[in-house]
Amino acid sequence: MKIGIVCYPTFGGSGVVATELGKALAQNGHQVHFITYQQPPRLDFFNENVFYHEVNVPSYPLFQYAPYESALTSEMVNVVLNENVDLLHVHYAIPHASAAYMAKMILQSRGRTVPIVTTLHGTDITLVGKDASYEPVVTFSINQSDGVTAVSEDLRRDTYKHFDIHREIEVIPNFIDLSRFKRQQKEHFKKAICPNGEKLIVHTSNFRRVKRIDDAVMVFYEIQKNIPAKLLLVGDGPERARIERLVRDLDIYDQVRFLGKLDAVEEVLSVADLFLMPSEQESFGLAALEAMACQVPVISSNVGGLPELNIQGVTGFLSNVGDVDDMVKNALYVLDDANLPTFQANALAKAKEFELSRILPLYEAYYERVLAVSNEQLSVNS
Ligand code: GMT
Repeated sequence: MKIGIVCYPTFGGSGVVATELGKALAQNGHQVHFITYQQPPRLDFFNENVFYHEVNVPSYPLFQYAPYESALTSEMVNVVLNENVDLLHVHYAIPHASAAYMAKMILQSRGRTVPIVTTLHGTDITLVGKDASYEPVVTFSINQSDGVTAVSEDLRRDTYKHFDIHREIEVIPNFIDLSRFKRQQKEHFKKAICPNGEKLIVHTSNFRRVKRIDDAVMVFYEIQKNIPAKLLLVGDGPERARIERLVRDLDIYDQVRFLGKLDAVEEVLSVADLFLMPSEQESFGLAALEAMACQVPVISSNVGGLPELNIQGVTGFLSNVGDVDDMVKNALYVLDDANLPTFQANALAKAKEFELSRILPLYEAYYERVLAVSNEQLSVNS
């Protein structure tokens, strides 16, 4: 099959899911055409089945906001026509699903049919999408997609709750490549960061408000009052400066390291003892799955799709959003040497349920179904 994948070229979240999915599809013999405004970070290799098409958005003095959606639409039309793409799979509804609908209409006017699959990732529904500025477009483009998937049961429920959707949404959870995300021997690294056997706590995110990184810092602040510990913060984003100030104000700067955007996050996770995800909202929590695959238990908030991944008292613990005290209590319990090995083993066992080899066939089967329905409609109409 020839598949066009549209996504954000980001370090985490939907961009990573889309890139890893495309890579796996290519390895399975499909031809994959990525359409993005920048080369995705994890697309830095050669594979004969992988193609990259950059969306070029020409500027003009009249444009206060460059019309990215129009440029993306045109690129989708061109790629489908030039590369003979069978199906377009867009990740994150805004503005990819509406651009895809427009591309489909343009292609139809030129006698070419291409079905669209939209994958909802989270904030496109729970945070940004339901805002009145976007809601009508998001509702319309979800209803008009030929296939719609959500990355968790909770996100599917939220989509029906917040939008007037009258179509099926398939849940296909995010996945993990266990050959890459596994606990590696990185003892020298651990020794360098924790020379006195401190426990190592890790948080990774895009440093947006929704991640509540202050809570992660406050949880760590309380942990280190009880046991020797260090905190690694991986990622970058708008909250970085504020969080750095908080760490200085708490006078724990020596115990906290900001590592920035890291590609080889599995190396850091390999030496971690605990992962913190105190988010306000999290439709799935891919970063937590990456940690679990590296045998790192998770202390998270009890929101969105997190209870589908982090199992209370098994792979870690979940607390109400902002309940730092409960998170600290649970963290200290997990970090106790008598408990840690069990949580580590459970985290890996749960992560295995999301192994790439289990989830990839779900996408392939879904594409087949969407294509079959599209072809059927075509033969009825002709
Ligand atoms: O919030 C982010 O981390 C970015 C965002 C994205 O789309 O890039 O993440 C969302 O999609 C991820 C991949 O499906 C999920 O693992 C995240 O839980 C989800 N983020 C939120 O719901 C806040």
